[in-house]
Amino acid sequence: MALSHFGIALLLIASARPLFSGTVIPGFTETTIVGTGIASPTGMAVAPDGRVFVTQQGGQVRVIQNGSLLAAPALSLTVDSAGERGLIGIALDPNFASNGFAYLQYTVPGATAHNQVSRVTLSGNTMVPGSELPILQLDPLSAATNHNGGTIEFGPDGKLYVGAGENANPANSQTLTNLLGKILRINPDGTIPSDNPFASTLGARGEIFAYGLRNPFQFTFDPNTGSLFANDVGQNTFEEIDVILAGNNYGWPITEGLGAVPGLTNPLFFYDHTIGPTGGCAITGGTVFQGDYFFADLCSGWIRRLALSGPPVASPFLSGGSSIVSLRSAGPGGFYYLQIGAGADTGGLFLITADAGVPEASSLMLTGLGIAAVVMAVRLRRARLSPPSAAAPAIGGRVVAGHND
Ligand SMILES: [Ca+2]
Repeated sequence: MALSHFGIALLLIASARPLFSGTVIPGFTETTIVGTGIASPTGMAVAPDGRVFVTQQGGQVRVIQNGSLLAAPALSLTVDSAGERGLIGIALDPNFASNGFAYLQYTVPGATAHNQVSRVTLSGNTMVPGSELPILQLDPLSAATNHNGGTIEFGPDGKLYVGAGENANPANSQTLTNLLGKILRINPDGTIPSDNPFASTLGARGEIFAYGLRNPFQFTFDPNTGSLFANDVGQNTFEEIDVILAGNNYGWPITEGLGAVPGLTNPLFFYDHTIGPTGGCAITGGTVFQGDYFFADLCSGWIRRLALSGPPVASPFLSGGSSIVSLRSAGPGGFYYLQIGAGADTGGLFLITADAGVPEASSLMLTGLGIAAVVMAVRLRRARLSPPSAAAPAIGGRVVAGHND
């Protein structure tokens, strides 16, 4: 059964959408998977069986299974969640279905607070007690609690990539002696791959894959080409989408947006700080869908579509989101977006699908629970629910002072 056969059901549940879900352009459908109830989400990973694991800044991993947010978190870590610190990234092992390994990036509290990447083992929807294995310690953080990076993600090469912000110290981005302001590349056990660009450079940290980044909050790999796209949050002027190549210097703080400095790599695309349909305050999530790159801005509530073939032109895709923080592929049929919402515990998860040309459910389900099955599960659950309460949460804005984070 094609996904479009669910169209009527989706219209029926549209009235149950929370106030803050977005409006997508014609030809695509947005389905509310979890309307509210996620506290300060920071990132997510989609399992081969269709489960979505969401990190909460406060240290919990939440599980969305068959379209429902499970009450019990899979795990709860003790983290430093000041400012932009906390549990900030999750990746699932390429062999997750058989080994249950999940990788987490979070801020270890204490006098020498620092970010750490750990491996944990999940059994079903819970962490195996005592299974945490730290694999990477990043440099101690200063008193600054912003520009803290977040994403960790496996590349098609089986290596784990780690986004590290510059801790509000631009000099970190241009030195190879520490891990801040970089994208890192490690083996799943935390060791340094011998083919890393600075693995043999005297005085350089071998984990560094690319540098000159300010706050690569989210990045992703193109499943078709293997290209690595990183969203680098800007300072006062521009938000960047960078194509990350081994050993390249992406310019911060020498350049922001386009520059003409030899040796520095310009972004593929950038946008300015005019809050509105084309500008924003901080680039957050990104994912590849239908061969193009979709990216979100935290303050402007939109997702835009950047053409990856031909000139890199961006076009409108979704508006009206509330502090969208992460985009992740749901396979060839669509993608998820995660938003923080506008108050405590108002985070939600939404699924975007194309109305036409969506693969048959049978092909989507080759690796387990596919998109069509998730939509079906949501439809069945919604059909059992009474109409939503008229009491809606108050509209609130996210205050971003001074510069961006
Ligand atoms: Ca740059």
